[in-house]
Order: sequence, then C-alpha cells, then structure tokens
Amino acid sequence: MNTNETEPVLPQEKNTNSRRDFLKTGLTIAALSGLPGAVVLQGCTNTNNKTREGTANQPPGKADYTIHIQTGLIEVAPQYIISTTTYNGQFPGPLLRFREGQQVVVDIYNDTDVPEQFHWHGQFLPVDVDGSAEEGTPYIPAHGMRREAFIPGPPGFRFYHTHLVAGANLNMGQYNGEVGPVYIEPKKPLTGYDREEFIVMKEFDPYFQRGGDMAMDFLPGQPVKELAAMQEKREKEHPERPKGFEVGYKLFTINGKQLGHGDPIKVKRGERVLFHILNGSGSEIRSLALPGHTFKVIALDGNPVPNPAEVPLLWLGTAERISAIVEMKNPGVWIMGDLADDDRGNGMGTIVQYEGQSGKPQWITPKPYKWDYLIFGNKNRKAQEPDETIHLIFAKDQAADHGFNRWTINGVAFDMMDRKPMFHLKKGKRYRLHMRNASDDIHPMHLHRHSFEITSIGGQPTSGIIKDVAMLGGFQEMDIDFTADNPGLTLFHCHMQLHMDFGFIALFDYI
Ligand SMILES: [Cu+2]
Repeated sequence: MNTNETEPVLPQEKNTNSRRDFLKTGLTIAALSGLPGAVVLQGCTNTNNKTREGTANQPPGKADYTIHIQTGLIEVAPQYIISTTTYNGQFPGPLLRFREGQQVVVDIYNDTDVPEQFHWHGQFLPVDVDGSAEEGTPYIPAHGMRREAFIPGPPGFRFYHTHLVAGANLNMGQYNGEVGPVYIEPKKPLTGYDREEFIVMKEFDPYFQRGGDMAMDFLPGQPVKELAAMQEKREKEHPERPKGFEVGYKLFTINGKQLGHGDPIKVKRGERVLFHILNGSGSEIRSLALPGHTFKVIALDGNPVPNPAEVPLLWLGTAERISAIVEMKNPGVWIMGDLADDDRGNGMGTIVQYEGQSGKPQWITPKPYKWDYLIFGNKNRKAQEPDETIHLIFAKDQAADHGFNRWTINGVAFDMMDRKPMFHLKKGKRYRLHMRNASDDIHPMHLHRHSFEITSIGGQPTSGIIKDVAMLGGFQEMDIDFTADNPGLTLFHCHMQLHMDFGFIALFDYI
C-alpha cells in the first residue's frame, strides 16, 4: 500500500505562512484531491470493514486495536456534557496495551472532516507512523483510514495524541479530547506494587486571555541574568505591544470527570498502587498531591529512573508522564488533586477512598516543594560526553503574530511551508542540546522518535534520567543528550500547543 498517495502536496513557492495557514492549505488540497470515498487510502475504501487484505508491508487480517477519531459527548459531571473530538467517542482514549518487541497492528479511522495526524508520543518509530506532518507522516484523510503496523518501544508509559496545528482555533489540536494512554509491557515486568491506576489530567472549555497565570516558582534554580536581559531588550524594542494571548480553561478533569463525579479510586490499607499519571493538557503545567501520602517516583516518561525517590507531590509539564507508587497507609477519604485551588475547585481532582471509610473527602494543602529532576538522577556518575553540542536559544516576540507571541529557536520561527531542517545529524553520533531559555515561560521540550538523557540543569551535572519531554524553567538552562540512532526527519518542539503553533519548532535531519 502506498500511503503517500494522499499526502498533501506542498506549494512550491516560498512564503511565510504559519503552521496554521498550512493546515488550511492542507485541507484545501485534501478537499480538491477527491470527493469522500476517493480520499481514503488504497485498500481501505470500505471504512466500516475492520478486516482487509494485506500488502507487502501491511499485514492482513484484523487489527489489534481500532481507533475512530470522531466527535464524542463526554459527561464530565451529571447534566454537564461536553462535545469534543475524541478517540472512540470517549475521554481519555482507550488504554492501548502493547508488549515490548511484539508487532502491533492499529487501524485508525478518521471520521471527521479534517485530515488528521495520530502521534505515538515517546516511541522510537519510523517517520511513516510517528504522526507528524512536519516530519512527513502522511495525513489520515478526512473520512479515510490508515493501518499502522510497528514494533512498539521503548517499554513503559507512553501515550497518543493528535499532532494537528490549532493556531487560533481552540477546537483543534490538543485543546480537544484527542489524548489516550499507551502502556508497553516490559519484557521484565516492574515489581513492588499491587495494582495499577492510570490518571489522565486534562482541561476543557478553553478561552484566550492576554497574559496568563502559569505557575513559575516550583522549579529550583535562579534565572540567568543574561537570559532575562535578552527578553527585556526585545520588549523594549516594541513598547507598544501588549502581552500575547494565553489559553485559560473553565473545566478541569481527571480521566474525563470533574472532581467528585468520577468513581472514587477504592483502595485497601497496605496496598501499593502504581499510578501512571499523564498530563494530557494542550498548554498547562499540572501538579498533583494526595494528602497524607507520598509518591515513590519509579519512572519518568515511562523510563525507570536510576534513583527512585519519595516525594510529597508531583509536577508535570504538558505531555510528561510519571509512574509512582503510593503506599496506602493513611485510611480516610482523600482528594487527590491539583495544588491550584481554582483548578481543583473547577474539577482537577479525584477521590481516593479506603475500604470501610466514608465521609467528606479531605484536602490538605501541601507545603511548598521544589520539583527537581536531579533527585532522580545518578548522583555520582557523569554523563557520557557528546560528540557534538548544539547551542539553542529560545525567545519570545511578544504579541508579534496577530496578538499571539511568536517563538523562535536561534532567531528563527519554524515555517511550516518550508519545513526546512535546522540541524543536520550524523547517524550514531551523540548530540548535546544546550538549551537556553530567554523567556519567562516554562517550556516542556519534546523530541520525537528518540529519548534523551538530562545531563545538566542550571549547570548542575547529572546522568541516567531518560525522558522525551523536560520542563525548562524561565530564563534557565538545561542540557539534554541523545544518540542519533533513528534516521529520518525528527521534530523537536515545545509541547505547549500555543508555543509550537507559533514557531517553537526545529527539525533535525540525518545526513
Ligand atoms: Cu513553550
């Protein structure tokens, strides 16, 4: 099956359109390329037929999983039903369980009117299935489908989400309900727990406001003066510009339910519950605490940490995952929720209820605690030296693009029409990304199709923390290393939808 047939063709002339404009163009081309029925992929004309004939690289028969991208109604609370784009009509999307090293076949049907990208976040996959138009993954046509066959990995907690551009459209991309968990069973199973619970934190009902209220003070380290001065200088160049638009939300959920409306998590005294927690937000950083309990963090972004450590609460940037064991040793009925009173009050929490306990769920605001990746790393082992260091400066041009902040990497805002790689990699080499944040925002930086190792935060060396998203604090510095071992275009971007859509992207290619 030639899955490239329906890929939108890029116009030849160079222009300065944003990713948002590209989507419009992509849509137009998809619409022109055929009427419904003609845009579906070869061999997939009957979208109701779950089984189909195989081709050279696409196995025949029934898929292991079938996903329908479709509008769904989500009952977040009694008599409060929202409508959003979902996977299989539910939120979160279904939990997909794979086995390390064992091929899976997933049929993805796009029942919407918009071509889609289905991104397998945190996996080492080829460009053809990774799910990013920037890298060249073919779109799943509107009312069409794609069969994807791949060997999942690495093991651990991953997820899937749409990779469309939303731009100024708050009904698109990760502002809607297109998020679902993936768990890849390791060949050697994890131990030390009695059962698992999956937690997906996600906001709905977004709106724009000028400026925002992002929590900033939970990361350790001091701002670098030189980086702060860079932002100050840029702002002085355009004193007329107001603050750029930021996204706020009215509705907060855990596993698609507002606090108090989902089923409580029922636990027994002495039980060790392994929570797999995902921040499925399009743009928010989340925190989570369970009063009277601690979290023993065993994995970050699905990857076991060298130094599992017990912490009083968790912080997760967009798309980050934490796997943590909670030993249930404080009977009661508790609220496990976000630290922000407003957000928890509007639903960002769930109830943990011990067997035999009843009454009003209790919340106790935890003491302030700095979230420091370093405590999970190797204390005494320096990371391997890189073959090459790539220097990156991230900067914000306030309200420079129709009232939205424009984001640049080394002075360049990503141009979706060009899709020009900024950095060229050599296969097999180890690269260090020396990231410097010349803005006051926190950026959860994400690398596609590879994992990276955090090797330094604010000049403090570490090793062994393997992630695919890491929060870089305002005016701070961080080094992350990765090995170029998965050839093909590779996307590197801030995982805030609003930042990514307005320039905060770089592409790597292999030469
Ligand atoms: Cu960002």
